[in-house]
Amino acid sequence: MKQVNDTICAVSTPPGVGGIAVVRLSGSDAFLIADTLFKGRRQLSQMQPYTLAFGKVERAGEMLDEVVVSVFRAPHSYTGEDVVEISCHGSQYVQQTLLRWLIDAGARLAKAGEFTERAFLAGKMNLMQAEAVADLIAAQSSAEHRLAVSQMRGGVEAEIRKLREQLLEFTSLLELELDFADHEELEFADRTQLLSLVDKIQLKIVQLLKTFKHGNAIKNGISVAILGRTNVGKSTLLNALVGEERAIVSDINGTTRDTIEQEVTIGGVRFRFVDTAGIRDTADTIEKIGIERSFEAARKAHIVLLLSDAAGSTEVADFNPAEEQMVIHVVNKADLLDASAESHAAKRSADAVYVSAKHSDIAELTERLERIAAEWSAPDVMIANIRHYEALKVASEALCRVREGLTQQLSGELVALDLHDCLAALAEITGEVTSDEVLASVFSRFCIGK
Ligand SMILES: Nc1nc2c(ncn2[C@@H]2O[C@H](COP(=O)(O)OP(=O)(O)OP(=O)(O)O)[C@@H](O)[C@H]2O)c(=O)[nH]1
Ligand SMILES: [Mg+2]
Repeated sequence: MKQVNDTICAVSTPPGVGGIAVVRLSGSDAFLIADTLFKGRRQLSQMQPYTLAFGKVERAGEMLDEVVVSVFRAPHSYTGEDVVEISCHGSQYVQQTLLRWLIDAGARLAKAGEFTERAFLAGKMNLMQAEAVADLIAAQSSAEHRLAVSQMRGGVEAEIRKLREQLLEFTSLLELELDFADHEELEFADRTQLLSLVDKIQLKIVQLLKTFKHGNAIKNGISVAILGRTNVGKSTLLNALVGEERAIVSDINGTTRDTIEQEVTIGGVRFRFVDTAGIRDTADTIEKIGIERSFEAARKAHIVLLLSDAAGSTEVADFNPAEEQMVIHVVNKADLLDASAESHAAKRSADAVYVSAKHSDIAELTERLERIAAEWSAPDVMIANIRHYEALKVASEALCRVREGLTQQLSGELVALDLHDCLAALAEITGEVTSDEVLASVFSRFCIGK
């Protein structure tokens, strides 16, 4: 494990001008360093923890700002170290100068996520909880927020820890047998029981793996490509969905040349809609490139809205969805359908959604998307992070080998090896066992100052 002892500092509020900015300092010299600049009624090192002090930041007679400082004493702080948070006025100049003065006084500029990394190393939180902090900061919708909060509370972590503990017990029994290798007849670990435990755990892991598709879509936003022939009203639909004139609309075929992306929150879930160039045969080189991009956007999307025009041809663009993709047939320009209820009903295709984008009459579609949002974000325990997913896959593969070994009555030694692979993969998720590379990749995703 890494040794941490220097004192780090960073601006924790977003870059730019604001009413107030917070500069944070953490480490064994946090009070000492801050005291060289802070002039208040008493020294920060003399203050009671969890109290505030008002004072000035001064250096060599130069007054920089009036500030409020909060003091947290180790180990009862976010990082587990002595922490000082200086709330100054949100001028870029003040923030940068304060930071420079702190560095001159012996602090070091923090790396991205370094405060949280220290919290993890001090045992304040496990790795999944640390990742949840980054997810919470990035959350843009209520579903993303709920996912982050649930991970912060340790929902998935508890599941994984439970699986790991059960396996650990068996592994130690197997290893005990190895200590008595001279007595081949000795079997502490009941093979039938182990087999049924392996199956039980595998089932649980497979269930968790299955939640990843939707969990990850919720975390990053559900991508929805709007695909169809030219002039069916794709750009009009995008505009209706986002509630503003985002894309150019015209009655000229081939108006949209490039993909246009816009995010909208529906049913508490972030959707990323992509308007695309209409599909048609064309000799125009630029338009051809645009159409290729349309298909690419559709291939990458979780959901494809295949748009057709109620008034014109019902022909939809020629697109073969991947197995895991959801395709919704949307018929636009429903306002042009014959108004008489009878023929309307006759013309309606059962599985299609009818909208009139031009008149913002898209309730059928938004209701369908709301249902998807509710369904995809429903499970209490979901895997949303690719790192967790990859590690769970490794655990699952190792368990397959354990199962094979048991059914082929391989020696306890070989089975124990695969069990260890599985245990290591599970421990990597929660961060019980971890490498510097894993930590670096987890914390580099954070912003500086957290
Ligand atoms: N009557 C009616 N017209 C519509 C509706 N939606 C779009 N239109 C019209 O259809 C024409 C084409 O609309 P666009 O949104 O530009 O169509 P598009 O599919 O983006 O076309 P390309 O970008 O060329 O592929 C415009 O004249 C729109 O006003 C609708 O619901 N009802
Ligand atoms: Mg268009």
